[in-house]
Amino acid sequence: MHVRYTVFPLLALLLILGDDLPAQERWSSAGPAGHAPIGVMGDHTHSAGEWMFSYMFSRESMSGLRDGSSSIPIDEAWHHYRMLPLNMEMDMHMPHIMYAPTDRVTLMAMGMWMDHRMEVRMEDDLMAGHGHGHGMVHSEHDDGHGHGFHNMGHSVSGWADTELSALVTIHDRNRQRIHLNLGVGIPTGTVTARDDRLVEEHRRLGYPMQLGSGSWEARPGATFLLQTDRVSWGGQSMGTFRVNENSEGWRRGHEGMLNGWAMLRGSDWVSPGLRVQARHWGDVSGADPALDPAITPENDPALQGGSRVSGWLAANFQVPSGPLAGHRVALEWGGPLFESLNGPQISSDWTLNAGWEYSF
Ligand SMILES: [Cu+2]
Repeated sequence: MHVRYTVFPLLALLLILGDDLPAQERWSSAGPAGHAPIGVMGDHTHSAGEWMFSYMFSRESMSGLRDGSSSIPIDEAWHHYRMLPLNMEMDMHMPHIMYAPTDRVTLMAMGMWMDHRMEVRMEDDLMAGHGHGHGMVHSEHDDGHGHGFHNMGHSVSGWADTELSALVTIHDRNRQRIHLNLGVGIPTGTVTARDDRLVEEHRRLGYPMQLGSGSWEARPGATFLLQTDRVSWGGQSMGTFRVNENSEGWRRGHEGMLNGWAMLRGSDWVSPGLRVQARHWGDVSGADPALDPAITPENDPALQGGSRVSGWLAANFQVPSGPLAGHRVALEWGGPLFESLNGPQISSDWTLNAGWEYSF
């Protein structure tokens, strides 16, 4: 864990030192440093007539509970709840298409297929068929109040929300470029996922397990790019605003995200880089009447928001020539440097992003 705190500043210092800035050229997306680390969306534009197809796999691993910036032991939180998350894995498969009708405008469509897996500690009484002699539940423990509990896994998979966006370049000179990210989120993901093994009145799964927001979303943003001989720098701010309350009577909180990155130039096949991301997301407003907040913090609209600053190590690869020219492969790994959650809420450990891109 502590390796992060020394590696990131050292690499950042290295990038800053060997740098100078000759002007009078245009910013270029060519080469492996021409794209941001793979986890940044809408970082680059294309020239007129160009297409790009890409696929990204992402896995986020989470465990432990946090309230504010401090972690809380599960046995302490267990005094207040009947079900608590122990760990969670979120996998995402994201196909993504870009097309530029003109040099100024690039259009983008992204789909997301997600798989959420969560392990919870749960009171035996929440299990359907409990007490009817079905033998489904074998208590491993007793919480001291006469309630047995055990561990159980939930999983939900399917398409999450879809994004359509337009990237519009508004400034492009002296190797600096600014484009606007004008995106719309389409509510294609479910907000009614459930687990039928639970007792009937508690089958609906909590807010973090639902794949979608159920709301139309405005996703405005702006991206700033700057290139020197040694480094491609980038910064992006992005918001997600949920426009309407969804069919179940709630709305995810608004989100703001800032990204800053640096990719080392100089090689025509590989570029190592760094990224820092800050993200803040609000609580749920309204509430799903099928979710009882007394059972688990996952069901509580007021315990969904938080802030996180994460650091990332990235590497972009490109095939410069030959029959595979135009193919890129990229990897990125990161985790929280700082995290504050409206908790008890499950805490993030690390995220791995891996992707393939092909443009022609
Ligand atoms: Cu692209």
